[in-house]
Amino acid sequence: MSEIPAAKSALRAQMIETPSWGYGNSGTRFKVFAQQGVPRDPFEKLADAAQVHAATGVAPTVSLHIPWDRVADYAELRAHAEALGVRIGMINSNTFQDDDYRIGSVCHPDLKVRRKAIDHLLECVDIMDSTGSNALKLWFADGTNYPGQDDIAARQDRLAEALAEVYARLGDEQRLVLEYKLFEPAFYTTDVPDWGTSYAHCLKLGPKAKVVVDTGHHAPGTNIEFIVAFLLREGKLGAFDLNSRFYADDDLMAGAADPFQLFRILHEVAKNGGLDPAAGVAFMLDQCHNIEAKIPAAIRSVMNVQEATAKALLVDLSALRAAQTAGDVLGANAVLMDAYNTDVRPLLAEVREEMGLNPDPLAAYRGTGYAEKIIAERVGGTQAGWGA
Ligand code: LRH
Ligand code: MN
Repeated sequence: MSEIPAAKSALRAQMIETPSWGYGNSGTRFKVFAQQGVPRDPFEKLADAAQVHAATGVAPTVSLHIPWDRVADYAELRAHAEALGVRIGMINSNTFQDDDYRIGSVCHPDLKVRRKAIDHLLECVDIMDSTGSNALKLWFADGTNYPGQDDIAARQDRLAEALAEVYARLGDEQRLVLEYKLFEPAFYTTDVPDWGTSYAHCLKLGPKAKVVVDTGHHAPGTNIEFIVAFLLREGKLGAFDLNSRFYADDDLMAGAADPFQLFRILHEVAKNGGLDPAAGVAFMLDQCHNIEAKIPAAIRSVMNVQEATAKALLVDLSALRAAQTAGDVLGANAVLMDAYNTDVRPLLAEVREEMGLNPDPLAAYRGTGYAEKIIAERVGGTQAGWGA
């Protein structure tokens, strides 16, 4: 396969950001199950994330969530990350866990509440300055539960006003990415419910504003790879929150529930230049490891993304284009399925060996004894979680 050399170099250069909250306790409204050895603070979360990078070689950045990862000295946290061989990635705002935000944050009818929310977003930009992060990731739980509860268009005006103020605060090398979600926690309207709404606001804001595609945030049956191809064509795809689901926003491991969908998404990314660092697309895991061991789950998820990426990079694009141009429906589909049905695990093992890594990242992690170490050391204190 002539695609292999290029595929190998792209796989060596791949960067998959892991979420700090993926290392803490998480759950559902029914139960948050605590696990032994869970970090108690952002410093320990970074240490766990560094294990994922050490085992895979392709997870050099960690996304923070504020206030879950609030510390007194962000320069100290940054130095701690760099000493561990990782960097601080996107800064995630949180305007969904304060009683004042019951009926909205930046879309709230009361200007005082909107002011409070905007000030939080501006604080997140300050944290970007002190941690060296270049991206602010915005997700708003804002919405309504009943028809008539609030004015849909007026809420969009309030949202646009808040976004414009934050956009104006961004430095030259900084950007914001706006995430959409169909529903939950709001169950009638969500103020940023779909890619079109996020895209429209980002277009109005300017070049430093792009869209986040969270793979768990669509109505069942949505063709996510169409959205990806469209946004890449427009230069407005800013980031992915990768996870998987069987039903709603299940936040399961990326590639676990639907590896074929992840492949189709990565195929559109790869063929439209989205893997090129110049495209500025960030690939982040946004998952919750409610019942499974958290560091191995992050490692497995990174491997799932690598496997989907490798399969996408092995698509014979010239044969595909020839079949598509000829209107050869079955031929074109067969080209894609050949790549998808290729076992890329030996190729990835080779890439890891070429990177000086153990070809089996999970075995590498088990061999460190880190899991036993943190269970023995992390006794007492308050385990990190969503603090909800
Ligand atoms: C919302 C979301 C968002 C994060 C949160 C942890 O569902 O996907 O990206 O802020 O999960
Ligand atoms: Mn998300």
